This record gives sequence, structure tokens and C-alpha cells, in this order.
Amino acid sequence: MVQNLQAVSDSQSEQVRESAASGQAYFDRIMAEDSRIEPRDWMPEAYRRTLVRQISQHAHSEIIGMQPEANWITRAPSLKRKAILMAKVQDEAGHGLYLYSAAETLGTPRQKMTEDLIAGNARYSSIFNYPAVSWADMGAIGWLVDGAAICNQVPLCRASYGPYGRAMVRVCKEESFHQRQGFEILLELANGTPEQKQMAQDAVNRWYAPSLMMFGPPDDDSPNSKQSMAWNIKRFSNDELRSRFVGMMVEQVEVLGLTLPDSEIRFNEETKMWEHGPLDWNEFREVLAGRGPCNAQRMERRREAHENGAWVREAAAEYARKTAAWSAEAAGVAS
Ligand code: BYC
Repeated sequence: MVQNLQAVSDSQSEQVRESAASGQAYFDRIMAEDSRIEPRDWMPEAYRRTLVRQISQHAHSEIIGMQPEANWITRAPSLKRKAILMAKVQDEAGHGLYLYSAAETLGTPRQKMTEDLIAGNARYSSIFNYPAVSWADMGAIGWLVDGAAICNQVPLCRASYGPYGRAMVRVCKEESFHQRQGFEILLELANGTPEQKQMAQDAVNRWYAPSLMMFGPPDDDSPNSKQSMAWNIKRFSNDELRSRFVGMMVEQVEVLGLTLPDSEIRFNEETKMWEHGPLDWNEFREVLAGRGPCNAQRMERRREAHENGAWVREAAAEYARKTAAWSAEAAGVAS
């Protein structure tokens, strides 16, 4: 009996090894063809973990990222501005939901991802730990932060994991509208009174360096980039994307009639890359360690919102239970 069980177990592990070997061959072929992996396909565990890490961090960023702008909805200077800002903040919630759904297809429930965030065990983008202190910050966030997001996320539309790439297509379309609305806020202020122009310039000065840091640490200090690029998740390195972003902004800032607070921006003809002045990577590390200007406040608000939303989750679960019970009952009556 024991021998039979041993034989069954040996043959099962043999099957697992065979399916892993053929799964790996399939996965390697998909990578070589630059094609897509879908949720039910075999994938290496490390690939799955990397995707859950990146997609859940991205989802958390969208949700936490609602806070700095939601803070200005009640103080928007006109009804039109209020309506636009509300639509933008709602879009960010939608992005969070697409991304949590994409991450769930990898086998990690949204509840677990949320619990990790609430417990302070998950990352979200460094940028959302800076305060939005004036109305012009709504312009700078839209122009610089959403601009950086577009630069980073357009290549992610081609990410090798199907649900992530498809979610990013929709996110990027909406981010383009967000960037335009930010640019337009700054343009109006820059063409307003001298005080308004100064307010716009101050906002650009404060958000410029943090938005460059959104792309992550310099390539030499980016432990995940190489593998993520080999797996066709990331298509460009952190520094390549940062350089591209600087090139975009340097042109657009002229249209605004403002300046970027960086006298070292230049195009390097040899490397064909835009270069910028030094960034304070110590500050970046501090923010990542939870010691940025708003980390504590952002987390406190997120926990509060989660607790206040408990009744919605309970009501939705109860509705789902009752609907399933009614369907089962109706099926019983019909048969
Ligand atoms: N902030 O090896 P690296 C938005 C972490 S939402 C915090 O280069 P990777 C928007 C990194 O996670 C914007 N942490 O990592 C929303 C890693 O730590 P772990 C969010 C950062 O993954 C509302 C370590 O540093 N966008 O746009 O290859 C309103 C080493 O880094 C940051 C996304 O999430 C950072 N800035 O590259 C408006 C895009 N940078 O995980 C706008 C998707 C790095 O090993 N994500 N770290 O503990 C990505 O493209 C990549 O994950 C990153 C980092 C470029 C961010």
C-alpha cells in the first residue's frame, strides 16, 4: 500500500516536472517572440511575483494618488474646474480598480493586497508623499506627474503579461486627458497676474525633482530592471525614461512661459540622451522608508477610508450571497 502511494506520488511529481519543463519552453518561446502570457499559461513563479509586486504597487499608487488632488476639490476656483478635477480623481480610482483586477488574475486577492498596504507592508509611488499646497499644484501634478506617468506607462501597454498591458492602454488614454488639464491650469495661471504666474512657477519648482524620481533609482542602483526587461515587462530602463521625460518637458515649459528649476538640462549629442542636474537620492530613500513629508498622513487617510468603507464591502458581499441563493432556488424550482 505504502509502495503504491509512493509510486503515485513519484508519477505525480514526474508529471509536475514534465509540465514545468514544457511550460518553461512555452514561456521562453513567448518571450522570444515578444508575444503575451495570459493568466492560465504556465509562468515562472518569479515572473508571477514580479508582476504582482509591480502591478499592486501601481494600483496602490493610483488609490493613494487620489489624496493630494481630492484635497483641492472643495477649493477649486470655479464650478468648471471642480467638475474637471472630480472627474480626474474618479479616473484614478478606476485605474486602481483595473490594476487590482489585473493583479488578481495572478492569484493574489485584492483583499490581501489592500491588507498589505494598510499594514504598511506595500509600496506606492514616492511622488504622493509630497504636499499639494496651492491651486497651482493641481496644474503641476497634472502636467509633471501625469506627464511622467504617461512616459513610464505607454511602454507598459506592450508588457508581456496580457491583462496588465490591456489595462495600461485604457489608463494611458485617460492620463493624456489628465496631463492636458494640468497643462491648461498652468497655462492660464502663467498668463494671469504676476502673482498667479509666480504661483505656477513655484509649483513647477516644487514638483520637478520629485517627478523625475518617479522613474525609480538610477540604472546602476535598480535591482529589478534587468530581469523585468528580460521578461518584456519593462521596455526601457529608469534612466532612459527619465531622460525622455526631461526632453518632453523642456519643450513644453517654453509654451507655458515658465522655466524648469534645473540649469544643467542639455541634450547629449553622443548618447542622444537628455541630461539633467543631480537629484537628491537620499531624499528618495527617506520617502521610500516612510519618512517623506506626507507618508504618515497618506497612510492614516487610507486606513480611515478603508474602515469607513467596511459597510459597503459587507453590503456587497451580502447582496452577492442573496443573489446566489435566489439563483440556486430558481434553478431548483425550474428543474
Ligand atoms: N516610488 O529596481 P527598481 C500615477 C522601488 S501612479 C516608490 O528600479 P522597478 C498617478 C521599487 O518598487 C504612478 N518606490 O524597481 C496616480 C523597488 O522596490 P521593491 C505609479 C519606488 O520595479 C494618480 C526599488 O525601489 N506608476 O501615475 O524595476 C494621480 C528599486 O527600484 C519608486 C507605476 O507604478 C518610486 N518612484 O521599477 C496621478 C508604474 N521607484 O519593489 C498619477 C509601474 C522605485 O523591490 N511601475 N521604487 O521593494 C514601474 O514602472 C516600476 O515599478 C518603477 C520601478 C519604474 C516604479
